[in-house]
Amino acid sequence: MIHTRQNQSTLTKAQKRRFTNAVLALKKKGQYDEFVRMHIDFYVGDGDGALRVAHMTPSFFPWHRKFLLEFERALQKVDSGVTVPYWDWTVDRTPAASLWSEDFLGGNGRRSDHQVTTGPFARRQGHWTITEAVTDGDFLMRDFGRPQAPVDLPSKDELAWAMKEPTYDAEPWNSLAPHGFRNRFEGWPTRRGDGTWFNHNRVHRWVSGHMLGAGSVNDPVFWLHHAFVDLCWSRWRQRYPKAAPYLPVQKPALGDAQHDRVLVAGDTMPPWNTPIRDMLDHTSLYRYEDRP
Ligand SMILES: [Cu+2]
Repeated sequence: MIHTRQNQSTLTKAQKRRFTNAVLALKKKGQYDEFVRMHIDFYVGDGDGALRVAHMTPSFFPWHRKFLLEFERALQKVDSGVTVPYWDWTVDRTPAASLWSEDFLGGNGRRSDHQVTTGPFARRQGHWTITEAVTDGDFLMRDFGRPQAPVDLPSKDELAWAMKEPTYDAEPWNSLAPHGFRNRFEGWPTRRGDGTWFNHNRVHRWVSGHMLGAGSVNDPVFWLHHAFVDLCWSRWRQRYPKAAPYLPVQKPALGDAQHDRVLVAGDTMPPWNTPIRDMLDHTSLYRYEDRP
């Protein structure tokens, strides 16, 4: 059945509770941490000299689409009425947003150790022990806006700057691609310094704490952030129906540094064996209630 993903700001109290309860149930079964592990295992960067399927690569969007879908299916086995909500960070952009309230994802980390102390994922509730990518402690950490090196959430203008790119991706198909929707949206820095992270990456930096690195899935807001990433990709495709939905069309030539390091549409994405082509259109799987 085709299910619908909603804007998190429109969820009822009961819907929020069902979502967080299903997330907690997966955590209890150990399944949640398998998703954390998977994201860590596929965190391959430009410098690693290996195939990149999830980040710094054209398949950033389809890989995360499949990843969210698998997670959503796991949630639905717990509660068939649950879907992954999306967080439009161009609208709900302060620590006071209802997203961060006690009855949903809980709020910012405390100053001393960035430990989240409110909501269902607070350590004192006893249901959310970090077991993968453990750094300072086994508790969830956030540090909104990183006061010591301040960063804002991406603005509407910044998102529009990525959305107006009519080409899906560009050579050299990594974090240095000078134009193309994928890299402008994924948002790698073009210079050193925090002011130069964009859109998707900038959100990870704003939430900070666990959201900063490969273990970002430890923070359940990861899913709401990436659902909006997925929605923006869907909007981009509607906006440019004549554009190639995925690039590169051909594998970079033998001798090209990117040969064997990026995937084309007919390739399958590990670990699922799902062809990228199958993830380019989500409308037979789920829809978005696309209102701000
Ligand atoms: Cu991300």
